[in-house]
Amino acid sequence: MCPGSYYVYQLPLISGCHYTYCGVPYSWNRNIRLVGGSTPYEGRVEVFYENEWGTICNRGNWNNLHAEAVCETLGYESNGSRVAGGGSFGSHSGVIWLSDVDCDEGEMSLFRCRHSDWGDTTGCTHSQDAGVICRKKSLDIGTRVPYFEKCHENTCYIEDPSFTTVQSARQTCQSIGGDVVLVDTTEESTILTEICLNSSFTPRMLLLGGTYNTDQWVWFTGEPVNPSVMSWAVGQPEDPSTQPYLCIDTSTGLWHDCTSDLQGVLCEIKYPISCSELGCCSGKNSSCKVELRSCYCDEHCTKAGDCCEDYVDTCRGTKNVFLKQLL
Ligand SMILES: [Ca+2]
Ligand SMILES: [Ca+2]
Repeated sequence: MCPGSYYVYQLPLISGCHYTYCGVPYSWNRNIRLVGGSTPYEGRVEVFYENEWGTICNRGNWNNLHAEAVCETLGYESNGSRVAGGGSFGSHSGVIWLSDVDCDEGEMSLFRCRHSDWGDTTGCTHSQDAGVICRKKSLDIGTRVPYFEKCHENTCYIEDPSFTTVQSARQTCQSIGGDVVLVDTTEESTILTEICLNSSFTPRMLLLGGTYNTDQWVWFTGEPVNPSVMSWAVGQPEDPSTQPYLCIDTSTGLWHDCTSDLQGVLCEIKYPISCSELGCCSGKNSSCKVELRSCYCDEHCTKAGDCCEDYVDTCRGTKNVFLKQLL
């Protein structure tokens, strides 16, 4: 069983096996945190924007629906969560990023709620800093599955299977603080292929941020896709006029032209610190989570509690990855 506030997670593998591991409460959106509480499950809500943490002004209709959205975003129990009085978890001295937040019932991400423009919080003071009290999830083996996520230097790639239309894919990625993957360089193209080949997730076709426009592939920014970054699978592209989207096959890491009948989108999020700055090790099973300020370093962790996540492959019965928390 897992120590302290850790949960038991199961992560399915292709073969029908799964990883079981103790994990910190998993939030796929690390651009939000709770500060100043007496447990990790409560505190002043801070959001990360333009490389800076800032608070949310509780002006407007800040009620338990908003607490639920915050707790859900963080991966905590949202049911029964509630708001705390303004400023009750101490004051932040920095920027107040948002105000007049307005969430619908059952919202899974605070970032999908309506709100003021970022920084447009004139009239708010830190005595109105919004706080929430979430509930810890039970320690039972759950079905909550982390999204595919892999980081390289200061960029993390995250699979989000939740979008329903190609049009909403970009919005989905933006709601977690990033955007759909845009491959800038041949190095990034190679990294994406390696990430797919090293992942243990169910093969699927994921949307990249490119579409076919008349006679060329363009990114959502309007920039043409540089042919040197294209990494087509054999026989692809087949027919961009009927398969007008750019996709990556996660089983090979190679590109396809594809239709809108997709299973997910690959988002890209940049963080202001790199793995090398964190001093991560470079062993075979090592990787880095810049957004957690942490590294996976199997040679560094020796016992449960040293590490945030101890993976156990149920087929091989071996612990093979540890997460070393650096903060
Ligand atoms: Ca990129
Ligand atoms: Ca195709």
